[in-house]
Amino acid sequence: MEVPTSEPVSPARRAEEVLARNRRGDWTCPSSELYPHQWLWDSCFVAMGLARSDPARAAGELRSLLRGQWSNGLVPHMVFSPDVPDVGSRRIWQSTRHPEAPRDIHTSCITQPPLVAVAALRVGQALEPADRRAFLVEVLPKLIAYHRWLYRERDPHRRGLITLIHPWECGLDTTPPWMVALRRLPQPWWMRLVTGLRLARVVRFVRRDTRFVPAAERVSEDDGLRMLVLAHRARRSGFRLDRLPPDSSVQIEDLAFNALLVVSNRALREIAAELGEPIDAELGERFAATEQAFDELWDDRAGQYFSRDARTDALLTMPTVATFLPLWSGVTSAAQTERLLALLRDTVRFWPAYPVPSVPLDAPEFDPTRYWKGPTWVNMNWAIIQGLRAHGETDLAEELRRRTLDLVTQAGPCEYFSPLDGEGLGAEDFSWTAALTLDLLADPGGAG
Ligand code: 9WN
Repeated sequence: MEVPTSEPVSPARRAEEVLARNRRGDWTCPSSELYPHQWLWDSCFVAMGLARSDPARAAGELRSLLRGQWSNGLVPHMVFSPDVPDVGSRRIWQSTRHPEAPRDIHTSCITQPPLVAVAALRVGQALEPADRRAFLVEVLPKLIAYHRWLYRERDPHRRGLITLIHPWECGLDTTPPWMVALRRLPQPWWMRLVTGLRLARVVRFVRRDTRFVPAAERVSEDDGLRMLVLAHRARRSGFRLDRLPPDSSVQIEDLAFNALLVVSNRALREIAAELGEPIDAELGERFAATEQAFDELWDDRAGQYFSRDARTDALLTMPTVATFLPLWSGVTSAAQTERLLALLRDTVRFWPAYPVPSVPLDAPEFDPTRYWKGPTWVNMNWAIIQGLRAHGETDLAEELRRRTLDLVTQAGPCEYFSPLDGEGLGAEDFSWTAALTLDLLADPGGAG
């Protein structure tokens, strides 16, 4: 018989409950109300957290993500749940019109930070040897097909960097550089009318997210509408970079995406080497070119990395948390590393009471509660911790790990948090926060 207790629920227990509640058979949705489908990088974070306690479920999470893979290699950023009648979202994509898309399931037609190989490597390490080999043999060709798709379709001119065509692909959806690029696009007449007459607020009544979360914590109506307009325009071009009209599209060599791609390329090499099927020279050259291209994203005056406009070659010089991700990619020189570490420790910019804010405190766009405009996100902290450990910065990594866990212990496994007072924001029971909490709890020394 269970003895009633007044002990507060431990963060590990709470995290496990969230992952049980958000489970949908083989896969896990990010949040039952707000995000009822499967998302690419969410599932990768979930799998990495689950690998600590339930590697079989973690492997199932990645297998089910890959059931959405297209025959051309694309791993879509969303796989729609057949049980959720979310007609509005599916209409944007209409994936089944594409001959390469799966027939039996609806997906989006764009991708998201390509962490699948990183997650597959970690899940493989947690499985028993026989299961591990079977799992890796199954996923390796799919991962290679995905990375080939990225280079073939999104780096056609061999610049070394992958170009994204929609902010939903970068994962940090409303991050300032993307929103500024979006605002420069010519808008359809109705959008100009809506913005001019300040009618965008009306949209709030038909939005799904603000039914669950206060509007002040979400994307603004104007930015939200622009993102929808962009998705509809991209649909007209079949979501193909080579068919996008240059004047009414956004094409960005995104910093966070490419930094995580470098980590994933490395993981893919490791998996392939373990199975005795090394990556071929052609793909290997593409991997090397991405690492080399990072210097083109470095702004020495600012001492930071930025995303780049693929059409004009201009750096989008709005500072964000993404600047720290190349630390994990291992592409920074000693001098760049020093400058990034100093920036991270700077208390007026990136190190408030609850670091690391998604936009620095002194930036004009900083808003402590609004989605990707300032709040602290556990997945960003987790990635920065990996980078700090890779550079032997174990004290700073430990400090950030401790502060991140404090945040989750105090506010619960929320989607994001105020970097100023630690208030929990967005969805309350958010899967990647829960999963990465389990990973951080299980891994105090960075041995994993
Ligand atoms: C659009 C699911 C996803 C995350 C993204 C986050 C948010 C979706 C949305 O939620 O994006 O893809 O509806 O705003 O920005 O990183 O994967 O958690």
